[in-house]
Amino acid sequence: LADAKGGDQLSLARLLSVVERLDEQAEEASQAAGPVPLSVQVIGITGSPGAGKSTLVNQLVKKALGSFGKVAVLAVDPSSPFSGGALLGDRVRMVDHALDDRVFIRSLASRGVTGGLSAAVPLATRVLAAAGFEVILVETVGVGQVEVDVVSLADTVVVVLTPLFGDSIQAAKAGLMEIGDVFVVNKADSGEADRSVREVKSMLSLTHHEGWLPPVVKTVASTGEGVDALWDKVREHFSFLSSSGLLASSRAERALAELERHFTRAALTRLRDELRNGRLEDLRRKVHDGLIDPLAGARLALEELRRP
Ligand SMILES: Nc1nc2c(ncn2[C@@H]2O[C@H](COP(=O)(O)OP(=O)(O)OP(=O)(O)O)[C@@H](O)[C@H]2O)c(=O)[nH]1
Ligand SMILES: [Mg+2]
Repeated sequence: LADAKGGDQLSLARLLSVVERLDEQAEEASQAAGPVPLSVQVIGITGSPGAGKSTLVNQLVKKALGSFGKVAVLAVDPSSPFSGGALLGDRVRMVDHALDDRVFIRSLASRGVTGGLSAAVPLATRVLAAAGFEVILVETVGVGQVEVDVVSLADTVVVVLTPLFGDSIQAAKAGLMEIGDVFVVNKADSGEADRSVREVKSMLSLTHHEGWLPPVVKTVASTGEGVDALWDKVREHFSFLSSSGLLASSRAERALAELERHFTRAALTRLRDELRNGRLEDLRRKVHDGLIDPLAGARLALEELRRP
C-alpha cells in the first residue's frame, strides 16, 4: 500500500489481485486502506452493452485530470469471468491513458456465489482511495441485476442510454430510472436524441427523488461533445451529497449492504462445503436415492447443522 501510494503501479496491481481473492490477505489490505475518504468520489457508469460507456469513461478521465491528481477506472465484466475477453476492447478504447501514470485502469471479473457485481469492487475502491486516487470510475456492463447493483458501490450513478427507439422504455423496465443520479443520452450524433431526452425527463418526473432531480445530458462520447456538461452534473451531484449529509449516510448504509453480501457469500460457501464433505453425507445420499425430497432435505440439513 505504501508503494502504491508512492505511485508504483505494479504494487497497486498486485494489491488489487490480493483484494480480488477476498481472502484473509484481502481483509488485511482492505483494513489497512480504511474507508473511502469523504473527499473521494466513486462514480458508477452503467447502461446497455455498446451504449458508449467506455468511450465516455475515457472522456471523463480526461476531464477529471483537469482538477484531480490521480484518477482510477475499474471495469466490471459479468460476462467473462475467465479471460475478460470483452474488456480487451475497453483497454483499447482507454489507450489514451494507458501510459499516463496519473491514471490506473483495471478490470475485475464479476463472480461469486450470489452473482451480480464483483464483491471485490468496494474493497478495490478503498485500496485505490488509500493509494491517493481522488476520482474512481466504475464501469459495469448493464445486464439485468448488475445495473441495479451498481448503486451499492457508487456515490453517483451515471446511466448511459442511446437514442435508439425504445431504449428509454427498456431502461425504465430494468429499473434504471430509480437508480440513476445523472442520465446520459449518448450517440447524440445519430437518431433522435432530443426526443429521447424528453422521454427520459418525463419518465423521471414520474419517479420519486429526494432533493435531487437527475439531470439528463446529451453527449457524443466519440468526439467529447457534451462531456463538460456531464462532468459538471456529476460533480454537482457530489456537492449535493456532501452538503446534504447524504454522502456519509449512504456510505454507512452501503457498508451494511457490503457486510451482508460478504456474510452471505462466506456462509453459503461454508454451508455448501458442509453439505458436500461434512456430516450431511447421509442426508445427501438419501436425496440422491430419492428417499428424501430435495426441498425437505435442505431444511433438514439446516436443522442438523444448528444442532451442537
Ligand atoms: N456514433 C457514435 N459512436 C459512439 C459514440 N460513443 C461511442 N461510440 C461507439 O460505440 C461503440 C461502443 O462504444 P463503447 O464505449 O465500447 O461502449 P460500451 O458501452 O463501453 O460497450 P460495452 O462495454 O461492450 O458494453 C464504439 O465503437 C464507439 O466508438 C457516440 O457518441 N457516437
Ligand atoms: Mg465498455
